[in-house]
Amino acid sequence: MDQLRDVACRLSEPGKGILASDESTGTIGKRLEKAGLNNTEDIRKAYREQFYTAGIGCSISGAILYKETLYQTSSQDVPFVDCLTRQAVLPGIKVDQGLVPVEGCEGESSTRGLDRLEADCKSYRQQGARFCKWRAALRIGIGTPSQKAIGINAQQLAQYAAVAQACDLVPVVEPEILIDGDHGIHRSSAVSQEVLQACIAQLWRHNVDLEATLLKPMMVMPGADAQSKASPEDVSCATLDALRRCVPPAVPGIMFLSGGLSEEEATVYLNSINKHAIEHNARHWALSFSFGRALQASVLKLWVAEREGKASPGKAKEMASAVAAANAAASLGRYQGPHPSITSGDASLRETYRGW
Ligand code: 5MM
Repeated sequence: MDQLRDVACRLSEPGKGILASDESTGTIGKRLEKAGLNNTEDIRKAYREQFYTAGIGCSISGAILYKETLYQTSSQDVPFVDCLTRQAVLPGIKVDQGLVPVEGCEGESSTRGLDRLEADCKSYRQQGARFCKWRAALRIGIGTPSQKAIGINAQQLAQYAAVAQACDLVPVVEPEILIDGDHGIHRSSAVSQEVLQACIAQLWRHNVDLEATLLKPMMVMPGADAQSKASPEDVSCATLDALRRCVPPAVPGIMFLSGGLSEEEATVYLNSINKHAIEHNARHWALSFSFGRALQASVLKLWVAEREGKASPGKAKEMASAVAAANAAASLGRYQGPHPSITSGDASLRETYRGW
């Protein structure tokens, strides 16, 4: 267990965060196709190579891969796992098998993959993975999330975490609360607290070592269609209140997902959370990122431009490293802007990403 705790500490090292590049083939396909690219294995591999060989080790502590990627090699024939470990980036792996409907709970989901989890974890560990991730998704709406969905998802997350630790992988526990909806920040806060409490209670019940576990929640904020928007200060207060009330300081790192925020919004909110936590002496955990879209959107645009001869070679990698560095600064409350992304201020981004 000491080694697992050490890995969890390394992942939550101050001033670093996690790159979530574990989109399933269907999800990455939607993003590639929107960018005008075919969803082939070669294209997925070439795109992901932009991140794994970008020299991101000073801002990124770990990268979550999809199973296909864990076994791929770069164009220089270096296994991606080695590309990462050479930069001191720990390789991680998505181990859930996606969402399925919950019987009797319309529009709600649980996550599948527990049946083959142990065997998968063992082979991923052998292949070099040091941590893993399981995502549950909960939706705020009329009557949702239901007690049943909260309960099932919390239990699955804890069962997963227990198996992962038994297989020598640090579990990242991701109870995502989707940004979709017109709810206000108070509703989001109440739901977040209920979900976090349920998850922590189940982790206890399943004897999961909290010191060797990372949490990947959504920041507390209004729904994307809410009438009144929240300021970064509102988001940081509500997020820290929820965490302080529900998550023991034994958990070394809270690695937020970006959940459909623009690249700039995600960085600004993360920075505000850290500034607020420092000012109020409330940094009980590392407060960092495990962003997918908010680390990738500009890189994808530039990579497409490179392929079309409209941007010079290497620009996509430069962007990967610059956006990671902006978020690394935000994880210390030291981000100052301007944001390096090329999607900043793009109001259509949220629409584009909704439901991806
Ligand atoms: C919610 O998505 C997770 C975090 O990414 P964002 O920062 O973009 O919200 C992400 O790790 C997600 O779990 C993976 O992309 C896998 O998603 P799918 O839907 O393909 O299983």
